[in-house]
Amino acid sequence: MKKTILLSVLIFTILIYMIPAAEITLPLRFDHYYTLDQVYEALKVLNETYPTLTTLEIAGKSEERRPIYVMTLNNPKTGKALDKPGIWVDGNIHGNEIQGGEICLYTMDYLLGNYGKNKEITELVDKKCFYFAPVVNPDGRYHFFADANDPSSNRGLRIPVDDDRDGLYDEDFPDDLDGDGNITRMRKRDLFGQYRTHPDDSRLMVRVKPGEKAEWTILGDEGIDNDGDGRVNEDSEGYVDPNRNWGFDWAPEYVQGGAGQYPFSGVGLKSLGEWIWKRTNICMVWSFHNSGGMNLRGPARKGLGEYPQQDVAVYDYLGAQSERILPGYRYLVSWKDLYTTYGDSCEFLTQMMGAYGYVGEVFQVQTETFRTQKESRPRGSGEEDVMSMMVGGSSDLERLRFSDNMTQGDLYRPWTPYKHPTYGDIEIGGWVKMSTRISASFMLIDLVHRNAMAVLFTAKNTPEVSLQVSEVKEVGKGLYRVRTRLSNSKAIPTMSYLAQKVKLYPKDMLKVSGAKAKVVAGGLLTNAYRDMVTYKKHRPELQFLVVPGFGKVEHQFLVEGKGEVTIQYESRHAGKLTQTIQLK
Ligand SMILES: [Ca+2]
Ligand SMILES: [Ca+2]
Ligand SMILES: [Ca+2]
Ligand SMILES: [Ca+2]
Ligand SMILES: [Zn+2]
Repeated sequence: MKKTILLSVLIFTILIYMIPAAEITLPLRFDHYYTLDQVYEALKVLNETYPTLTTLEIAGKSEERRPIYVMTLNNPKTGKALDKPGIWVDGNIHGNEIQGGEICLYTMDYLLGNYGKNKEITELVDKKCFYFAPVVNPDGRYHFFADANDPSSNRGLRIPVDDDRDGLYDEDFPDDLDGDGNITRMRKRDLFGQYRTHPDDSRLMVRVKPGEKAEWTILGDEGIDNDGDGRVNEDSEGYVDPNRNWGFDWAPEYVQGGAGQYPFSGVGLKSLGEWIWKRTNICMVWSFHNSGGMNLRGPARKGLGEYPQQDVAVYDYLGAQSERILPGYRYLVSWKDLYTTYGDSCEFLTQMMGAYGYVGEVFQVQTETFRTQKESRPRGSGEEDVMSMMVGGSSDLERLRFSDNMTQGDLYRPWTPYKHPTYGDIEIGGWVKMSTRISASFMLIDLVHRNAMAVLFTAKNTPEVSLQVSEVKEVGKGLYRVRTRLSNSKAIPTMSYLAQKVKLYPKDMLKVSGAKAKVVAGGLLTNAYRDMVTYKKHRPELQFLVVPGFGKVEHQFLVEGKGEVTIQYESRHAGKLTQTIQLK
């Protein structure tokens, strides 16, 4: 008997391996969402198809030992990755916020697929270096797809946390009682409840006003009391929030729920943080979340103080364009317009790496509209504030009609009777997992493309510096005046003003040297026409500087000697440049 079972298991296993895996081919498709395994597969296909331009690395492993992949996109023929401005793009740090994964995949596929075909993209790929981490929280993405969830559940790291402090860890998750793969809601007929049936659609409920007759009590997420403590769904996965556990401005659990025990207590996050730490060229950052339609810049907390005005000007310039690329999205300041956070990833990259960063809160539920031109309300008419741009900004009735007509009912689960061990006769129904914060799949291509274009606009605006020797003039016997000009044709300076203010790392360097030449004086040329120079006292051959966005820096050197003189420029964010001149 046992042998037969073993044999059938063996045959089954062989059969499984004979079935070809659903193949992922390029260009990638964006008419559906990718499971974690499909994201991994897509990364491998991109890497195998473009072996010269891409490097696929495992930056770390999650709590459940799933790899956190980072794909570097760099053309080695035009220079080393670290010698080019670096653009970091990540997604899906919150397990349920999956679209960032698709945005990363789309952007990679778009850059690689258009390389050598589209002039703008070819130039961009040749000049810059991109780092993509499509799924920062692989356990999160895995469980979001594999397990029953609601649109907002399964955000955290898989570090067990005893949320209700009963000595047991993660002992009472919500349960998929009707087995449809979603955690929806439970309701019970109750004349003393707080809800009545919506007059226009019996699937929805509205809150009763004083004096109105109630029909329903909402019992919360689908589930039972798994541990028999009298409470339902009180201790689910985690909860350590992966976007509150980074090593800058972290605050403990009593200040902010989800903080974790100490910064970088998430093992995958720690490895990823270390990986990032070595990519000193990162100057632009996008971290994708859902939802609301916002591009948020820091500071994440008021107490950190506003960024220097010159940085704000850069953010404003890029942010205004992102609003045009993403109609309906708003460029906002995270602590002021949304809420305060401690220890989030974007602030880490801004404050510890000196990058300019945006958090992209993608998808607006309001875009799931179902109305005629006449029924449309003008934008910004009253009720539309920032919090309503988050979940639930659109009327449920309209969304339900959108679901009925645009997805043939896929987004909403009709109420069905269920016998609950605690509550007795109840009904289960409501919005499914792949709704509310996640666009209907037919709208995904528009979302990923527009967000990718917002990334590319900022990528194009990372510093591009050119070095010119504007003058070599003999001013005395064997004494030469050498003037240099470093100019930046893009919006982002070679070092953020925040990084300068806190002296995060050394500024850019300009070095003049020659075997038979000596720099006797050198400094910042403040007015070329009036010959005004701020000379540097010691080691004049070495100048420290920052090239502003859309700006220039000029230097003047007095060089004694003859022969070849080399002028070298070196910047963390703008690469390396060299010019040679002859003194004669
Ligand atoms: Ca517990
Ligand atoms: Ca827990
Ligand atoms: Ca269910
Ligand atoms: Ca319980
Ligand atoms: Zn998020």
